[in-house]
Amino acid sequence: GHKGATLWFTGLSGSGKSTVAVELEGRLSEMGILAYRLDGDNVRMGINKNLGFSAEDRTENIRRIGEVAKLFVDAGVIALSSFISPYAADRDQVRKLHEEAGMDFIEVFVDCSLEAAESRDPKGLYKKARAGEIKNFTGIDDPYEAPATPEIHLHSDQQSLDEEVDAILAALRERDVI
Ligand code: GGZ
Repeated sequence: GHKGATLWFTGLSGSGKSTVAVELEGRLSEMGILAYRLDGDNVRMGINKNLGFSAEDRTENIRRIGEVAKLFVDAGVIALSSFISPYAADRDQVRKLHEEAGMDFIEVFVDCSLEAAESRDPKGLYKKARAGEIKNFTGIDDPYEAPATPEIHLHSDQQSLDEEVDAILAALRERDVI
């Protein structure tokens, strides 16, 4: 069996948060375990479409996503949340709300050097940020506060996708989530 839990992926744009979440979802699915991915495509386009990238809007983005993740946990689903979530205080607040409700909150730091993320630049956004066409871009002219004590610390510029997913599955087993 398994229980609901939130896996909270945090890291720079292009660090590979969504790639790991997609692969993990597939592995869990093969095991008959239901997971649901929350990401920009289904959240920033929907319930959070009125939010931009100011510090205030990022905080509200993360607050709402944290509440939605809790609803999935309540339904017994593993929520896979993939957002930059650059502010430690915002992530810690989501953690606190989970812990107060007796829910597992597992922070996954998808650590990747800015150089590696920028060289991937899948959407050309770093290039635009360097050119000044996008302002307040995380890692360029906006902060990213790395987690000090994440439950899981991945190095996506050094590890393979399989290694990353295996590390997460091991942590889920250790916590009796799966
Ligand atoms: C950072 C931005 C920005 C700015 C648009 N800063 O590679 P992506 O495209 O898919 O990931 C980035 C995504 C970040 O949205 P989040 O909801 O994850 O951010 S936060 O948690 O900080 O609220 C990037 C794109 O949106 N994007 N403008 N200025 N990323």
